[in-house]
Amino acid sequence: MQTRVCIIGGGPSGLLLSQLLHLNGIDNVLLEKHSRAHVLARIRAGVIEHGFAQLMQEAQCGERMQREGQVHHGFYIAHDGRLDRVDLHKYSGGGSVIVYGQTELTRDLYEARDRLGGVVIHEAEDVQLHDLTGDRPYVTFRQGGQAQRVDCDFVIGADGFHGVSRKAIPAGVLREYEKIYPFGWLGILSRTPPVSPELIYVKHERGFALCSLRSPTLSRYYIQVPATDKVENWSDEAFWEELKRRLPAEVAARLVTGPSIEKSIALARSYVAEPMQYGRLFLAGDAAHIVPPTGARGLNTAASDIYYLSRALIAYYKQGDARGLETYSEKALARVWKAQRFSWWMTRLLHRFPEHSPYEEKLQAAELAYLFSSERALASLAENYVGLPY
Ligand code: RFL
Ligand code: PHB
Repeated sequence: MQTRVCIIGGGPSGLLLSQLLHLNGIDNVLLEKHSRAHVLARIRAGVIEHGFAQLMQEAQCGERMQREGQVHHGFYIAHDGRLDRVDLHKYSGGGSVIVYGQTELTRDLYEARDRLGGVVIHEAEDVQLHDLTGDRPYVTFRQGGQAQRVDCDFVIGADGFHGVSRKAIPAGVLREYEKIYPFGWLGILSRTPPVSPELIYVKHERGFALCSLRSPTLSRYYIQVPATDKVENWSDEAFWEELKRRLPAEVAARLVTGPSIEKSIALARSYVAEPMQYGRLFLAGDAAHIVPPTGARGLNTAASDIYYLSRALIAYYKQGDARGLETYSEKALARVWKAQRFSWWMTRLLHRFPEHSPYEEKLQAAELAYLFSSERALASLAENYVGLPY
């Protein structure tokens, strides 16, 4: 097979790039390890920045998000017996976020690829990258036992944190920065009315909790659990009991519980790989960096990578201008590190850290007290939460 751009990974990053390139007449092939049903069964992000929503419009797949996504102008933080609201609209100068599930967004992207007749190869096994520092890189894989090869100009590694692309960069070139937290988030999706029309982030002595939602009839809740915990240890009843103990009494009293549709644990980790380019390989999204979910930055940062990368590839093919590709890693990383800082800050603000001394617990309480006493501190939180400019 011959193409211009071979994209590895059919998550939001890979699909969005594939669609944007196709719309600009740039031939590409996308290789995904799993089936479409498997990819669409994953429940992940729920909070979308407007910059990302605009990119979805540009990619001709933002129509349903615009129709069904809910615009949120604020969220709550429960702490120390109080329920304080962060007014995103007021403190970010008119900003907001859109609550729309990653599952739905991925479905929209797949449907858009189908409409244009994009080449998306599912269940591509044993994907391997070759000759990345030469002029004609290629990718090999197996499909239904058959060996296949894609010759291309560029390879895009959009295959998530556990993918193969990043591992193709030699150890002497790749620099890795990492922080592993001693906890994860146990999440439940349930067909119940959300307890609050706006998200509630909860700091509690038993651990962090989050009340989120997907629609007026679909709720998403999380509780902090030790990194060593297993989802099998948690019945639905045990989850709801623990969630209620962490919520403010008036919120717990109106919580509607029900059977879980999905239940999983996501470990909290901060990670960045530098550089995001190696020869003709470009990394994007979770393949290059991940954050703990607290600040809702992961998917949004993947989208900003795709913004820079799509523009760079379009300028290269349309104007023969390679500058965007040459500066991609530097540009993307500048925004990536700001998202890292914000996610780390919000994670540290709201979770229980088993290793913390009473002194550090006091500092955490003081940080929250300061936040809600300072319009400037709230403005900094709001500006980051709605998304920094591209
Ligand atoms: P993905 O979504 O992991 O997709 C990568 C795809 O690559 C495939 N793949 C391979 N394909 C071919 N060959 C291989 N060898 C391959 N290895 C892997 C995989 O099957 C997969 O389909 O990465 P992408 O596209 O970069 O997207 C990143 C986002 O998924 C991620 O950042 C977010 O989900 C993070 N995240 C959140 N981000 C937000 O911006 N806002 C949120 O509210 C938010 N909430 C969350 C989150 C992540 C969570 N979990 C489970 C980690 C909440 C949770 C619980
Ligand atoms: C979600 O709804 O899944 C969600 C919302 C906000 C976050 C993380 C996850 O910070």
